[in-house]
Amino acid sequence: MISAAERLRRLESLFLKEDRLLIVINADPDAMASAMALKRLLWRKIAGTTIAHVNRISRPDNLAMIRLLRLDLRPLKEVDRGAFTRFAILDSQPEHHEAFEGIDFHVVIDHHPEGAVNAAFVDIRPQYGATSTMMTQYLRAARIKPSARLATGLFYGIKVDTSNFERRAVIEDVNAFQFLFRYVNVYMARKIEQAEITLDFLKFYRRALDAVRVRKRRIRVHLGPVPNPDVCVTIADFFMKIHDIAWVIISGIVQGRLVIIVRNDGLGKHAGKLLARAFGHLGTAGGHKAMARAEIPVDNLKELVQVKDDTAVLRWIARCMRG
Ligand SMILES: [Mn+2]
Repeated sequence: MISAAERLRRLESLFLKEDRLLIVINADPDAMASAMALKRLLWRKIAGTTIAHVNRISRPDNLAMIRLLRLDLRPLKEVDRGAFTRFAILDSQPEHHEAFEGIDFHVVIDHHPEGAVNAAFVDIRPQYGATSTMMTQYLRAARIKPSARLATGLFYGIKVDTSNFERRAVIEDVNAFQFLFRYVNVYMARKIEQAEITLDFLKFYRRALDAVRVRKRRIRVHLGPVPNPDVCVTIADFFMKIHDIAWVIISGIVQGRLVIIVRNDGLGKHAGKLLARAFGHLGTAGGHKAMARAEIPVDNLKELVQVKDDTAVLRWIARCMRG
């Protein structure tokens, strides 16, 4: 097995003082924190590092992370690739996103299952819970004491990707987490973690609270037009906090699709199977036992329900789910 020090040596050997590095990510907490760490590792060793993202960033915790950790991210589309001599991809692999195509990556560091990767430096460890864990090991090998912001980012990256250690994690994740904890700003970490909604969500909460009816420990609300599916997701999660609610079904219309979000306590019927059976023939539908989603193009509903009539939609969904 190759040591952390040896990995670091091999990674550093790829860079010259005049190199300009472009780090490309599909931005989420783990990817953003990993990019911060690589930038820090190469700080003062190369001429400069820019971090570019390929996705639209809208999740409130991601936005809070960018603001509080003072991350400087650019959309990849707006970056002049000709200005860079080295390219790295973190927490992803070149085949994972079409926007990565056509870039000749020198560095690939990731924890997803290994695909066909061709680069001068490849470090893929699928058993790891987070790329942030791998990057923490690089920092430690380089004897870098992380700043509070960097430590907080990596700490949150590990928390998110392991679902607070409820999911796929190895002892290395636990060790990195424990190491980072010494340097974390707990107030910053808490604020990032708390950030679940944006201000414009509040009117949908009001709409949901006005419409809510509880029947047989179930809550069903159709929100009508909403800006994105996350609105339905956060409202569904919110109602699941009520101690004796067993099922929550929240739907909304998002850009020509009827989105149905289901949450339950995991003690009864399988939500994913139920949705697949009820709506699979009309669009995409499925998920896990306690969380599931269906998305149906409104065009497919023309003969079935009047989508502008919120009450009719609500009744139609309930009827389909009864089977
Ligand atoms: Mn990750």
